[in-house]
Amino acid sequence: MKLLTLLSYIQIRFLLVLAISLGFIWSTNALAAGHGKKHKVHPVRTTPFGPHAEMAQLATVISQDQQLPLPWVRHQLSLARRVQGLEKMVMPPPTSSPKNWAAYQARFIEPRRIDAGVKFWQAYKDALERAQNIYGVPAELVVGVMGVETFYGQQMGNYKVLDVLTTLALHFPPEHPRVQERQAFFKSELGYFLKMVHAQPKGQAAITGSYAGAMGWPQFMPSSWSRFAVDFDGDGRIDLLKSPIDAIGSVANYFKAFGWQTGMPTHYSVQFDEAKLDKPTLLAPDILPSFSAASMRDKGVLLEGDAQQHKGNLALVELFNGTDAPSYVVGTENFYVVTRYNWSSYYALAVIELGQAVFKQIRD
Ligand SMILES: [Ca+2]
Repeated sequence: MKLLTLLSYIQIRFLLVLAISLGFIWSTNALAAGHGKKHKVHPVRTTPFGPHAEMAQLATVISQDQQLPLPWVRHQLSLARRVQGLEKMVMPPPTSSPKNWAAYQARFIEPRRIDAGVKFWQAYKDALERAQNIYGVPAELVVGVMGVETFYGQQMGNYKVLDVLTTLALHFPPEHPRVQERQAFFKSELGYFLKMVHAQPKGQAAITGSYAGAMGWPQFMPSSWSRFAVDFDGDGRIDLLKSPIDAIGSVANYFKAFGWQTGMPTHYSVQFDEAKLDKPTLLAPDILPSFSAASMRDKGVLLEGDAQQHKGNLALVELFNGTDAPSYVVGTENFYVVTRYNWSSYYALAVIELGQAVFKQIRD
């Protein structure tokens, strides 16, 4: 199964998203993009790295791993500058902050973003349809991703990717609970990034992105770019920054690679039979679909209509609403696939609901 062969990649992606147990942080990009009206682009402050023993080591490792000429890698790293304030930004959120689906929903499924989504859909209708035909991934999902990630290309991040990846590779905050994994991840991403730069015409080292190095309309990390990005406008090169069409094909290809099943819904609404409800068992596997429809019913989950005949496993997804009662949906294997883009059920549902809201406008 593709999903299984991609497990190590999934873990890497998981590291990227960091922090979250389900959903507190969006992908880096969505976090930056998510503030709607309040979005402000802060000037990025950098300082020189100065003499740095570890940088020389890093250059050697990257040169070997990515098969790049060592003097060239050294030169690229010598151009990098240390980004101030990044250490704080990559720390996990305080556990005292309650997750709040209602707040995320209000932030992402709102009129301005929906309007921008409608314009995006109209502008790239052909590419969206072509992606749907080739990869089996519905246009509304691709449209949802692009809206949550970058507000349809409006907020792609203003950090130099070379600077942020080098900073996080060399100065990841030691107090982070998973500092070793995370630092290794950013070293690896820096390697992928330099590989990409090396293969591109000059000037690519100036690429900007999120504070964690995610790039372009779909906010792909360099390793995702390398593995899943496609040239979908047929100009012979992959450009996720300037070609929304390449971005559309790449997002659809990403979901297909992670096991998207054409025609399967992402989730169902749910009610409970309180007398039979076995929530601890249902919530134990988290968002990993682990129960058949019949097994769910036995544990007190009341599904409606088609959901009762759903083939394949399901997961009970719990979304906290701050101090209010949580929301619940039943996620399918396709819901799980959406969370491969960002390990968060909150993220997945926001993407899905934004896509649906845009689709509703297009249809009506
Ligand atoms: Ca292209």
